Amino acid sequence: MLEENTQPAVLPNVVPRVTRSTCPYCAVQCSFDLHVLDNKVVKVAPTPECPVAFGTVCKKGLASLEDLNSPERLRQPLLRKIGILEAVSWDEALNFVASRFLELGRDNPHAVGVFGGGSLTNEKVYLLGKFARVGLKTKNIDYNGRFCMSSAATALNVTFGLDRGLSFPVKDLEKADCILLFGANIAETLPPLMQFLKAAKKAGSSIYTLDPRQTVTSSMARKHIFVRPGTDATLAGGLLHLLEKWGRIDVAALEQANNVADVLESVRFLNPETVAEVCGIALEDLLEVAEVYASARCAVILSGRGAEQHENGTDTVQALINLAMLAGHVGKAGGGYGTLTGQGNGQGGREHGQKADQLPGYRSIKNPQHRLEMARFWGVPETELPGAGLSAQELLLECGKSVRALLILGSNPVVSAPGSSVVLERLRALECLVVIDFFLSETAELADVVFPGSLWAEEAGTMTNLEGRVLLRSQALELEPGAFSDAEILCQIAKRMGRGAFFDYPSFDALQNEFFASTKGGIADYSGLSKERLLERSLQWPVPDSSSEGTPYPYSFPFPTPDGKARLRAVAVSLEPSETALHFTSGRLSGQYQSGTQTRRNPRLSGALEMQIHPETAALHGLSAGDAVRLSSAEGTVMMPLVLSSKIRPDTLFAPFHWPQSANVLVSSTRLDPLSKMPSFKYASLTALEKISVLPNLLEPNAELVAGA
Ligand SMILES: Nc1nc2c(c(=O)[nH]1)N[C@H]1C(S)=C(S)[C@@H](COP(=O)(O)OP(=O)(O)OC[C@H]3O[C@@H](n4cnc5c(=O)[nH]c(N)nc54)[C@H](O)[C@@H]3O)O[C@H]1N2
Ligand SMILES: Nc1nc2c(c(=O)[nH]1)N[C@H]1C(S)=C(S)[C@@H](COP(=O)(O)OP(=O)(O)OC[C@H]3O[C@@H](n4cnc5c(=O)[nH]c(N)nc54)[C@H](O)[C@@H]3O)O[C@H]1N2
Ligand code: SF4
Ligand SMILES: [Mo]
Repeated sequence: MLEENTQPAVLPNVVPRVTRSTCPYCAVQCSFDLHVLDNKVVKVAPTPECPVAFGTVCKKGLASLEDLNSPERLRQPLLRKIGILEAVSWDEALNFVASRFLELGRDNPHAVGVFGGGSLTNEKVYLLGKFARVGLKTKNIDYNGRFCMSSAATALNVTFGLDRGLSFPVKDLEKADCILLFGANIAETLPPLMQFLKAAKKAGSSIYTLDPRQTVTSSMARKHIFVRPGTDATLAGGLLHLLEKWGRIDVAALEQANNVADVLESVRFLNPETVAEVCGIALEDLLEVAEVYASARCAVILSGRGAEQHENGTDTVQALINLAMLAGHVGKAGGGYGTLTGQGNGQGGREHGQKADQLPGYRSIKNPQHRLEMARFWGVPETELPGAGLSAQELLLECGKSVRALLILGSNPVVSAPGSSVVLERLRALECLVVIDFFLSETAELADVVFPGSLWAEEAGTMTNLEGRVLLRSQALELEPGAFSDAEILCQIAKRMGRGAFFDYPSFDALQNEFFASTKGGIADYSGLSKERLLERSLQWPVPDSSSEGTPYPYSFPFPTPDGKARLRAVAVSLEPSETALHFTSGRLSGQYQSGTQTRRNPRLSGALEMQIHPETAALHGLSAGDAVRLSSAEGTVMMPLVLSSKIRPDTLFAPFHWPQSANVLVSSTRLDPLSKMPSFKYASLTALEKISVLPNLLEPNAELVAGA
């Protein structure tokens, strides 16, 4: 998976300027040196000084150069006139948006919504939250992390009073002698982490991958467990049942957690035979994983989106935490439970105020003290701060109803939100859709106004990676004369809406310093950070003052809960055998990223839109490799070519979601986890699978989706 750097050497007689940056893609946040000549990046060079990946990168990182130099890069604002997006001046576009937002939000400020993303720098996340609450005075702001990390974040917050995805630096994974990977395909999604799994394995660690598909990651495993989609909570409960039965519950952990009796009672009826049957795995495998896990000195459970993106996602993560805690591994370097954050700033993006119920520093918008602190900080009356708003999918479903205008920065929900047909219909029903993006994404194509957003190398900022490490990006490229950065676009709109006094930043540093200061006293406290410190080295939060060296290990007893104990919670799991014959699940390919806006345009990256199916299942349905099929769920119908693979459960089909008209046509638009509002991306039951003779052009952007089954 890891790539050699094969980029051409720069001509010897010209010396490029070198700027340290981080990758625009995933949550590893590999450090890069960008070599710049004439305001063009000519080389992306990984550096061994990278504190996370130590100089390794993946093919997406190296290919990111193409984004920067892409001819499809948007350079001028676009405004829809008589149905067509036309290039207009910045003034015209900004004035139009400000006047529409004023008009549509006049009687009800919550009619204007904001949708953010986990690829944005911390400074933009902070500014977007302030823009919504102070600029627009709307409660309706949420972001794509709701689709990504929300179930794990909810369970971590409830249990430990703290949500930092990993409780240790990633290199500590080498210390674990048992690693359980629940629905995480690291080799394709976070490739540099494989070096730590490799080192752990070399040192004798037993690694298990639990996934309905055998993936590249499974090559590292002692055994791959083909778990049935959606049954991870049952499996975790079954493992805890065995630990208790064998007298392997950690005695110290009993003193460090609440509700232990309830939790143990709740798994008492999970007998191993039934659990194995429900999860679709062999009883011996369940017993083996339990035995190896119970005997480990330092064991870690890591979950990815496979286990988390379900209607019971929070319960599933809770079941994994219950297990890790009662086995006595929480608090160990390289042990316990961790969620593998996905987006570049998926961690910082969920801390600083773009969540519907959140204020900067991981404060709660429902907490009177937190409200007061932020109202004072921003210089607005506390009573003017709105309350909690709608969660991401609820916000999208409300578009064209109570939500009349929406500003999107850092997401492409036409492709990535569940229930594509419904989402498309809702976005079309808006009276004003504004998208800030550097490419004309499928969502931008629907907009009334598109602002050309800034590419990562064109702005400075901080990113917080999957281990809570805050990394500095320095600005490598200048914006074109007259253009505004993402942050400036927001400030310009606020100014034109008469709220300029709150958005007057003489420089980027002023915004950055305000952001750091705003987190003081919050759980995610960055107030001890400064650009100068971060130029020296990265630090893991909390960093509460300038003498703090950061906090590599934040989860140790006593936890930041009212009584210092972990708040475990009994989780209800169903032992009903699955009635569905064909399960559908979705995920990622190594060569594509997210909704594909960036990577589908990149000539150096590839990956095919295909439905993975087991040969036996294909044969049962009279299908062969390469056949085009029509698949239906209760939500919709999609057409795709088939790829046969014996590395998937026979009762499961898998497709990537990187294209329009792919996975999300099938995923339910309304089935959300009640606790976190996470959609059921990793589970839909299929109602029809049939061969078709002709495949329509799937890559045609916004070709009409086939609605309803
Ligand atoms: N190449 C690439 N890398 C990426 C991204 C990308 O789009 N492309 N996106 C980034 C982001 S935002 C994220 S969140 C991460 C995601 O990283 P991962 O979580 O590793 O990615 P996924 O492919 O969504 O899901 C992982 C695995 O879950 C399995 N799975 C499906 N259903 C179930 C289930 O019910 N139970 C279990 N146990 N497993 C199941 C799938 O078969 C898949 O192999 O990747 C990040 N890195
Ligand atoms: N079926 C299914 N659906 C899924 C998932 C799944 O596993 N299965 N995974 C879910 C997950 S985990 C995630 S994270 C979401 C992600 O899905 P999206 O929220 O759609 O994320 P991206 O594709 O990264 O979209 C980011 C958009 O913003 C632009 N952009 C990126 N950075 C910036 C920036 O700094 N400034 C500006 N102006 N624009 C920027 C990009 O060009 C792109 O168009 O998808 C979710 N959807
Ligand atoms: S996509 Fe992730 S792993 Fe690949 S280079 Fe970028 S940060 Fe590193
Ligand atoms: Mo994600």
